[in-house]
Amino acid sequence: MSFNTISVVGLGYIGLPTAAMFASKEKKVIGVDVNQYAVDTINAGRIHIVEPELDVMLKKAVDGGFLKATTTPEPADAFLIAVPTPFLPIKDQDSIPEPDLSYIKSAAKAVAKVLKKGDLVILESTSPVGATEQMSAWLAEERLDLSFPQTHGEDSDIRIAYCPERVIPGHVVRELVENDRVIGGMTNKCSQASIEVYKTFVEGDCVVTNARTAEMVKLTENSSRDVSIAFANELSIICDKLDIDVWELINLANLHPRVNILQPGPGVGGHCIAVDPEWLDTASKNAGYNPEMIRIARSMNSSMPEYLVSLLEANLDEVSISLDGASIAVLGVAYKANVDDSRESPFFRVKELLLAKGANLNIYDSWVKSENTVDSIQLAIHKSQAIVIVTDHSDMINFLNSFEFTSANIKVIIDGRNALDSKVIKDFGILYHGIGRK
Ligand code: SAJ
Repeated sequence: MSFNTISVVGLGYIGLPTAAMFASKEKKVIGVDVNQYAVDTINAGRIHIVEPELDVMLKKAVDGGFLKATTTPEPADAFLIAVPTPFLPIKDQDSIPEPDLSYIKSAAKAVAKVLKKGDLVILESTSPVGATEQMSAWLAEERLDLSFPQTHGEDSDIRIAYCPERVIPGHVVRELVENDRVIGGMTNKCSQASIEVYKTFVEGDCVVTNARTAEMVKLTENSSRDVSIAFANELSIICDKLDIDVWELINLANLHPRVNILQPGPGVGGHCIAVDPEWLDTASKNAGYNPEMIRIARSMNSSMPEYLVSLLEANLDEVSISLDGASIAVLGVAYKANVDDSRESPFFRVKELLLAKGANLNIYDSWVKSENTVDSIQLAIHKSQAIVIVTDHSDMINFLNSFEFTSANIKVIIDGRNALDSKVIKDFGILYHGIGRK
């Protein structure tokens, strides 16, 4: 079976670069998204998300006639589904977060209408264990005339696989090609068909396993990072208490051949590391085991916004300023530096806590404008008595590191990202406190 026409369903941070990558290899690509604005923007050769190199790649693909976008699926040989898997609304605070598979379900039901014998359907969305089997069942419900792996094994008309994306925002185009791929076919033929499709552009290894294990691999990768970040965050609090510079400590410890401690910060955001451990936790609880370590790491990272605000309150106290009624510049809304994505960003908890304590906020982010209350970083500084850095976008940090603070009324800076040159800040007579560093 050759896969000449490939359809990517869901044209977000993963789907759009993946579609453009296939098109760059002169595959005929049909991108599908329910968002009409996204579809129109793409068909105009432009991008609706920010990702380095993607704009040029996409324009070339659309101008070359290799990629078109639409809101409804059209026939193709392979379908890659990269739609969101958010949380279901939390019923009450004791209920465990459940994954919302409705986007996968509606994508599957839409694709089912155009499926034909020999087609391949790959799920890429980060999903709880068992989601691929569930998707295949939804497809089979829609197409009683076709057979699927869960009933016909290797003889099925349709091939089904789970192949998790692993790319990091900011380096997606490079990592799509370089990263090894986990191929989780529901049967071996499903895996082989998936390898044929990914080998269109993947130069990394394509490693075969089954769908459930592949789903678990994805959750495991991101949960392991969440646990590692939690250790770094806890270290930063310990170092604060012991008056040790956590950054120097981590750099020294990481000289050990088998030690690789990550970076402490204001908390873990994004649609992945802050979410996937919940799927693992839920799956495990539903299977009768209560995973404590994953839980503790999640709550450690979720507690960092509180810690950041407590540092601000304590330092303001030292300069006889009460947080209640104080004007605070909150710099950074995005969940990390140099991306335009604020999903699950620690910013939202920081904002909530500061408002609850009666502070007046001057919010500025150079990449995500949706929460901004001022038009420039200068205004945020000039209207404030203290600064809290939540996101270390390069442009904002370069500005702060060369800013003449004598012209401002800033008394305290809380550096949630260890991004500023603390010595320079202190020379302006400003009280500086970073995560794990004074
Ligand atoms: N963070 C820290 N300290 C660190 C590293 C990250 O506090 O040392 C914070 C970041 O500021 C951010 C969050 O963690 O708020 C996550 O950022 P990230 O850069 O670690 O990861 P993501 O969410 O951008 O991308 C992750 C990646 N997963 C892994 O590295 C295991 C990426 O490869 C995945 O494809 C992506 O999740 C995904 O889509 O699942």
